[in-house]
Amino acid sequence: MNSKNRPTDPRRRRFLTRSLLAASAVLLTGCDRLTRSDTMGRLFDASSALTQKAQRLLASRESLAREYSPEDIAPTFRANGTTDPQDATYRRLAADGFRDWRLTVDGLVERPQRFSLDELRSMPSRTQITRHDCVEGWSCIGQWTGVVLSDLLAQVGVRDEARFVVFHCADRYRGGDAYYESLDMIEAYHPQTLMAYGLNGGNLPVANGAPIRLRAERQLGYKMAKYVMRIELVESFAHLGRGRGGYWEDRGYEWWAGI
Ligand SMILES: Nc1nc2c(c(=O)[nH]1)N[C@H]1C(S)=C(S)[C@@H](COP(=O)(O)O)O[C@H]1N2
Ligand SMILES: [Mo]
Repeated sequence: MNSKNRPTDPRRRRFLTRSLLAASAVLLTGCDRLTRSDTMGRLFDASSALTQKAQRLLASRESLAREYSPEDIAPTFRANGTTDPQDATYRRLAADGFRDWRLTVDGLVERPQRFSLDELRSMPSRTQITRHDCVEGWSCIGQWTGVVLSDLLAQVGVRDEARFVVFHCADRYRGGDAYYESLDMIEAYHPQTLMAYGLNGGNLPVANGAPIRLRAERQLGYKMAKYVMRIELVESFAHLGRGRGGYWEDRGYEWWAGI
């Protein structure tokens, strides 16, 4: 029997899961600075394929990121990275309230499609209050509303060869290369993974990624692509950017950013 199929004693698994969560949980509210031990510990922990395997063994595919209560929401959600894309196409779309904006979903799918914002808003939605952790040492709690990514993927029909979901963004970080990110299929199908169009009950502001941004709540902030224009299903991301699966990964960050 290989290790993937070996059953784990459920009591032991619960104990391990609880210890893992206790080790990584910092119960902060609103927007806070994380302490050095919170971020550094988790950053170094998060930096290996071994950690990915360990997290996957201990926490099930569907284990949920912690959800908070309305009182915990920060008065304003901090913005980071690109906060006002300068690209001409984006600016034209934003000037018109994103009326002509379309989300392309293509690559290894049965039925490539383009979705308007209204179409996304008319699909079943999920709202969740979660904490965003940035590697730069801050965290912030906000309420996100959006389409569950797995519902969107079901509409286009993912082909068997697909191994990653790539998010192509409208912005070029500091005017340089285009921002992009990727998730594997387990994170993509996770019930809290959203294409969010709402923040704290209103429309997603431009600073936070309008008209839609990814929320992948078990991952660090840099994974959560803002200004998403296109979702592409791929077998490999070797041909994109510098081949490491994301803008920051191409510059040395770890592809697996589980928290
Ligand atoms: N397109 C795009 N997505 C992005 C970034 C960016 O610069 N461009 N920055 C990332 C980083 S490092 C973080 S912490 C979060 C910040 O999200 P916020 O602006 O809503 O706080 O977005 C992530 N997604
Ligand atoms: Mo970040």
